[in-house]
Amino acid sequence: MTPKYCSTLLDCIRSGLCRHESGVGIYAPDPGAYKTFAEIFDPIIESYHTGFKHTDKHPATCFGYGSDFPNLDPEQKFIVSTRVRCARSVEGFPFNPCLTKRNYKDLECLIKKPLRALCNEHAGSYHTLGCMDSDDIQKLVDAGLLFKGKNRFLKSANALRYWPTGRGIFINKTCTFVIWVNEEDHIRVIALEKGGDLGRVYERMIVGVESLAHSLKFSRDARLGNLTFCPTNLGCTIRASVHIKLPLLASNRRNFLELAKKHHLQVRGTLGEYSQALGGIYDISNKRRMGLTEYEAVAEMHKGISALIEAECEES
Ligand code: ADP
Ligand code: DAR
Ligand code: MG
Repeated sequence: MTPKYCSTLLDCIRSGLCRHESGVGIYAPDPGAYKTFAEIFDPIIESYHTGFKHTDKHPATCFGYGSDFPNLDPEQKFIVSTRVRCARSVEGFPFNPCLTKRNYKDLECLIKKPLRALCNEHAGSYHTLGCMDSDDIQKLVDAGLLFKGKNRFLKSANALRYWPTGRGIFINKTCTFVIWVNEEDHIRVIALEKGGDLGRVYERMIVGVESLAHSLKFSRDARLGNLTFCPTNLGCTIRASVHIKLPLLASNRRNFLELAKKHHLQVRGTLGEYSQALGGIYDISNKRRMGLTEYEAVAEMHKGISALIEAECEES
């Protein structure tokens, strides 16, 4: 039974009221807000996830097999690195604006426990943000492994309260698997590596999230799928991205963005959303996360990135 929280409409739209450059400008302060304020959330969900109608139901979890996805760039001409992430929320807890300081601490303890069981290539160590050296934090942020604190959108959504209490990062020995605790979502499971081997990165993420699923009960809605703080991450919650250089294609920004949109891809800057491309490196990923299984979302990204690389080759 999802506990009732006293979220208000203002709690949902506060960020969009403060940050007019927002894309959607709305977050769910607790899982129940998606039903309480369905009239405002459903049209936004339908628009962002390209046609996931209020009568549609998100499919059951289906990861499939990473081995179905060949290396996107075996000759290493275009792709700098590949990353696949998903989000999970722990059942029984609200989202950031309604979390108490105690909640943050309890969530971190709950999530930390199963991390100790991670083994083989996933084995690593957990670091609570409040006990980390600032230089170490900066090194991990610069490497794209740790979230940047003080995100202006999360701040305006009351998602940075009690910072850094309850926030932390699990990182494996080879820095190819990380878990973020209580950044934007309760849990982000992230696999990444240099190059374009999407299948291997995706498999690494699957093992990680399935390992957590043995110990934790996640917030999931029969219609919306996995529940997350931001409606853009609902459903399968997968964002599969490449850091990629496409100099010829990107030289005509309008055509570049149009081709990306045609393949349901989203273009971000090198340091993630709201950033610019540095050295011509773009973060390009699947945009849709609802109405597709995990496998289908990754397949959509694989097909789209392959098409962009093909178009780049045709330009040369
Ligand atoms: P998310 O939706 O996963 O939170 P963000 O846009 O907030 O993504 O970016 C989070 C971090 O992930 C940023 O530091 C960004 O540079 C990094 N990142 C995204 N895609 C890749 C990639 N393919 N390779 C390396 N780092 C990446
Ligand atoms: N501030 C929100 C974010 C949209 C999607 N990105 C997330 N959830 N990190 C906006 O409307 O821009
Ligand atoms: Mg982010």
